Amino acid sequence: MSDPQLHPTVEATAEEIATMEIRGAATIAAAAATALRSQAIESSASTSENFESTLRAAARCLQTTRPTAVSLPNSLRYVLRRMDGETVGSLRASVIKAADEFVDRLDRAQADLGAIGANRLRDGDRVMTHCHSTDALACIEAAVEQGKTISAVVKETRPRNQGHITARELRELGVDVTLIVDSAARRYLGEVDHVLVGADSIAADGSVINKIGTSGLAVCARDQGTPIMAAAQTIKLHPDTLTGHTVEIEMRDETEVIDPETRGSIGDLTVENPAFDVTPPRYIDAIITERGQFPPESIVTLMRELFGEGVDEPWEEPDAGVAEGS
Ligand code: RI2
Repeated sequence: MSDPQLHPTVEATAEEIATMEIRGAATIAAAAATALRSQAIESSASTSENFESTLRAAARCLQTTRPTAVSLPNSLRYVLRRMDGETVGSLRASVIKAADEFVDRLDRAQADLGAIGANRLRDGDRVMTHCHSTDALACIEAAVEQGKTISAVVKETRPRNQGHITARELRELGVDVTLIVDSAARRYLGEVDHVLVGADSIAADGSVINKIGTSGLAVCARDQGTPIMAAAQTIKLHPDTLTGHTVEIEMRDETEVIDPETRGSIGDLTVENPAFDVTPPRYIDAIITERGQFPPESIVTLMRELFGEGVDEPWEEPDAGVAEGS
């Protein structure tokens, strides 16, 4: 049932993130900040307390949609932390300003990251991609803009086939594309100069949490001696992992893997559909951020600089967890 306090845009955005009509960690982050902006503009709250509480409720609605990409809570945190003012009008203005600023920073971060990633690509290089990552594509786009000729082997990336989006966008850049099924990756690894992937979250130990299949690809790439780079804006750094938390891996619906009719015809079986996996730092050569490229083991230094030792959850109500009457 819909929450009468929430603006329809918030609930629609949450639904689109959950169903992956809006997908990709950076795109999800931008959509969430924009939804908070809509909530702020349309809120009918008459008191500042009510306005703040409604914004927190909107953030909770968005935050619970997908658990793995930390860009989502990081985006909500960015906006809510800057919600400030004595009146509804000033609170509204602060949220609009923060959301606009956040989206603008995302765009600039991706462009800066792309320029850094492009430095690793030489004229004539062939790159293997997995899934669809706007951060990874920004590196190829910048290389192409520098006048380098880049070609790509694109994994289709079951079960959602985001590789098709990558193939289309690379073709639009004029990149020569060979599309392969996921299980053909090892056969082609000897022909490529880099494996280039994105990330949904980066842990403090330098592990890369990305689309399922990344870790197997990375192990094969290491075996083959093919360098693997992960393109990830700092919005992908997972602050909770600084204090020992692990990143939850999203399990998605089995119908993405097999249609109900085929499943029924096979008989009794279990179907599992993990959306992401964890690639340990020893299989990654470089993490490319807008702040420079890092060996994975040193990313923790950047995380401490950005987050200190941890972060709060500003979408929780201030008195949440306090028993009534206590
Ligand atoms: P950008 C995607 O997840 C992929 O795992 C991709 O590597 C990652 O988000 C980062 O994407 P999904 O939303 O932020 O398709 O680089 O499950 O666009």
